[in-house]
Amino acid sequence: MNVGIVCYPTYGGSGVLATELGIALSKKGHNVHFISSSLPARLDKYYANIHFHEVRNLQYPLFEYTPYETALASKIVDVMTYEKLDVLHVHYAVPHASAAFMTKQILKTKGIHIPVITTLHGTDITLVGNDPSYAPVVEFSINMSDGVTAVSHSLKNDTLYRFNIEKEIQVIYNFIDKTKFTRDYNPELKKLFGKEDDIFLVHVSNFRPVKRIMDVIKTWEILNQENPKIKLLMIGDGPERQKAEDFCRGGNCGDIHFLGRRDGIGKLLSICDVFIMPSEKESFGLAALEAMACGVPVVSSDIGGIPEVNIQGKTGYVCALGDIESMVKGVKAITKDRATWEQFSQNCIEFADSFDINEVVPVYEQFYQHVIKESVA
Ligand code: GMT
Repeated sequence: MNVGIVCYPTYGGSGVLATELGIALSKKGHNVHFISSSLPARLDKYYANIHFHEVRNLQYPLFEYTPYETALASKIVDVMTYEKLDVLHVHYAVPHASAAFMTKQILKTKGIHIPVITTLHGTDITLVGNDPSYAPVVEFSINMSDGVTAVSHSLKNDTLYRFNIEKEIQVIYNFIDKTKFTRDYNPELKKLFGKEDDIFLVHVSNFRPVKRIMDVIKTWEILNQENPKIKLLMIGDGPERQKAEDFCRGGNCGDIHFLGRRDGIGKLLSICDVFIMPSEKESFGLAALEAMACGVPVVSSDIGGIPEVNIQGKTGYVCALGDIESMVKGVKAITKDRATWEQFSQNCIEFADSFDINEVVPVYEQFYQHVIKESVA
């Protein structure tokens, strides 16, 4: 198949998932055309049948805001016309689904039909997409897609609750590439941040307000006061980092390492003992799944799709939003002795196996085939 993939190029989960999907499809012999505002962050190697088309967003003094959606639709028309895509798969509804609809209409006038699939990722429904400034367009463009997927049952239900959706939504979970995320414990790496017998908590995100990174720090603070062997690695960057660092600079945060944005974090995750995800919105929690695949149990909030990934008492603990005390208890319960931690860790590795890329990518391929067959010109 000739597949067009539209995504954000940044470190957000939707861009990561879209890029990994494109790479996996190319390895199976499909031609993949990424269309994005810059090279997707995880597209860090050359692949014979992956092509990248950059959306050029023309600046003009009249524009207070440059019309990205128009530039994107024009680029898709160009790629579609010359590369003859079989299907266009857009990740994150805003504004990709409406740009895809516009593209479809333009191509129709040229006698070209393109089936469009929209994958809903999370904040495109739960935060940004349902803001009145976008909601009518988001609802319309979801309904105009030929196929719609959501990354969890929770997100599907949220979408049906918040919008008037006529289209069937298929749930296709996020997936994990075990060649990138697998337990690979390196004591020498651990020594860079602490001692062999220290307990490492870890958080990975884009440090946006929805990630509630101060809850991570408060949880660590309580635990560290009782047991100074408990350290914290903060991986990622974003708008809340300054606040968190300022808080730490005012007190005793010597045992927190802010590592910034990192690639290839499987090895870093593998030296950690508990992953903390206190998000107030999370449609799936890909970062938690990546940690689990590296054998790291998770203490998380019970929001959105997280309980579909983090299984209470098995792979970790899910706590009410903002319930720091429960998160502290969860970390203590997981790390109370070596045997308990090992059981949780093993459960994580086994459960993460059910989200293996090799199982999930064929589901997307079948969905493409189905939509191509069913969509009407
Ligand atoms: O929250 C992020 O890290 C970015 C965001 C996005 O849409 O780019 O991620 C969402 O998509 C991921 C991949 O499907 C999900 O695993 C995340 O749970 C989801 N984030 C939220 O819902 C907040």
